[in-house]
Amino acid sequence: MLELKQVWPQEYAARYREKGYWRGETMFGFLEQRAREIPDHIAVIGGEQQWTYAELLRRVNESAARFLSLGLHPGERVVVQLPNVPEFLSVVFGLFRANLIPVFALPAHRITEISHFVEKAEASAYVVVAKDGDFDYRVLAREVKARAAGLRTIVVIGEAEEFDALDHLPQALVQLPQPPSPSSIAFLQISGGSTGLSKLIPRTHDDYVYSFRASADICGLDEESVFMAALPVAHNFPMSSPGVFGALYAGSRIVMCPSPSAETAFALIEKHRVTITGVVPPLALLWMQAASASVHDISTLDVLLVGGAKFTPEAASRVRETLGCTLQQVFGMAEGLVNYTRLDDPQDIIVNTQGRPISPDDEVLIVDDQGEPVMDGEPGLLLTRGPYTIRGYHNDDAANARAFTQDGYYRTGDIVSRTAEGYLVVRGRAGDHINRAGEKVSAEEIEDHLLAHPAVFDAAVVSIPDPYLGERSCAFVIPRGEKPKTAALRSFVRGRGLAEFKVPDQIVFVDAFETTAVGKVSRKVLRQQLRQQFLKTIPMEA
Ligand code: AMP
Ligand code: DBH
Repeated sequence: MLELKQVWPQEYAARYREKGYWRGETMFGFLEQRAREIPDHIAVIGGEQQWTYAELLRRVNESAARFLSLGLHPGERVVVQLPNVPEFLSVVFGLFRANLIPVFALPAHRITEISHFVEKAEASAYVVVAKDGDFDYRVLAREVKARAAGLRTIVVIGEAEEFDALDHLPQALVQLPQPPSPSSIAFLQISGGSTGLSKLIPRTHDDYVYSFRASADICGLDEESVFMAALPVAHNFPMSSPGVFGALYAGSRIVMCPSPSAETAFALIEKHRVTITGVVPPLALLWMQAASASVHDISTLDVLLVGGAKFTPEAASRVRETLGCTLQQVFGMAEGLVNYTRLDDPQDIIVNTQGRPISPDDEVLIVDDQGEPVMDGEPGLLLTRGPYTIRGYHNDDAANARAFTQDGYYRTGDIVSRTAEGYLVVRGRAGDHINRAGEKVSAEEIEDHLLAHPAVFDAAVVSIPDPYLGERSCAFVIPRGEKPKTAALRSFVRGRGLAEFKVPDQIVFVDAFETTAVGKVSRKVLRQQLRQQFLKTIPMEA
């Protein structure tokens, strides 16, 4: 097994400790402490279940013992694919307690993504829920098992069929391991995959605890707060900005929301007196639209975090009047850097910027194509390093060479400008991914799937502005021989076993790609050209 590591140069690590960012807390350690301090507080509510902090801790210890009873050893990797259920917490903290390393897959991921995670992480186990809505994860688990030789165990929450049911595993007689080093890797988070398949992001206890501890503070969480996880909780935003982890750190109550539709979310806000939650911009638009006609009382909501994709100032300016709460914009990434507008910022900043970094030691560089810093107000490429921004991906030398500078800055790929007050405004991005309602889709990855179709000669995938999704994906396809049907091509891509959000929203057949006089153009230029042509000829609502 490849070693997991995340190393900051000595002098940086020393500074981050000295300044109190890294306090030697661990993922399990903080939860145990909270359970000791406020055992009878409610920690999490989901469906019919409601667990206090003491109950959560008991279940965490139980699942740790159960995972170890399977013969898993500390340091082994476990792909976790669970929806928004309380068991997400007992499983994930159970893995932390057992010094096993969760790899966070999203519920939407399918065979292609899961096999990739299993392979890249060299995972020995895979944890799923039996069913979520209509989807049967045991069917997916069978496919994954058939494809991934190294995978030894599949653990199911609920009816396990031929797999191991977590609840039925023995938990006696297992010696739980000593606490891990706070500078060791706690888990692997997933990048949105701007080029090709998602990369694995190793995060340490020290750095991640800092990011959500500070986030909880910036978002005003305390023991009175009720945080609702509306987005899939495995994603970095609802996990840590401030997310369920920040909520537990602050001793707040968590409500697991099974679906972010306004109907479901508003009912839960009313029922559990939710005070804070987070959504992506398209959901914020839907919620604003639904609010006036809703029968539910959502007046307990104090703060709505919006992030994952750009929230337009026009929409941002309507949050307070429509939903009756404070907007907090958040611009973050699973690789690290997270920016927030502050709750007491003037309305102008809340509406028009994506916030400023969490930490005084977040270093932000905004540079032109030559790497020279640009002036405040001018757009440039955002580079960053700091106490919770990674210095490298796991098991991916090529990506590391591209994504990090010699002196350790992460190239975010985002184009931003900085205001005089130090707030960032997202202006666009350099990379070729589609930010589809906050889900990142790599153009390259989808092109590769299209090219596997016998009737596709060539394909280029681009992002097109979309009034609902923010951006949608459009595939330009040169057919080979007879033109395939759009629906058939989309179902071909789906049939390759991909998350549904990656299936092209639109397919346009063309005879050829217009190449410039120089001959062969780069994919990047080609995608740009196609996008421009498309926007010129077809109205945005097409
Ligand atoms: P990932 O690396 O997959 O975690 O995705 C992070 C990316 O999402 C960032 O680099 C941005 O491109 C995008 N993003 C996140 N939040 C915002 C926001 N508030 N406004 C615009 N883009 C955002
Ligand atoms: O989009 C993201 O990845 C994101 C958005 C907001 C994120 O990782 C975060 C906050 O932590």
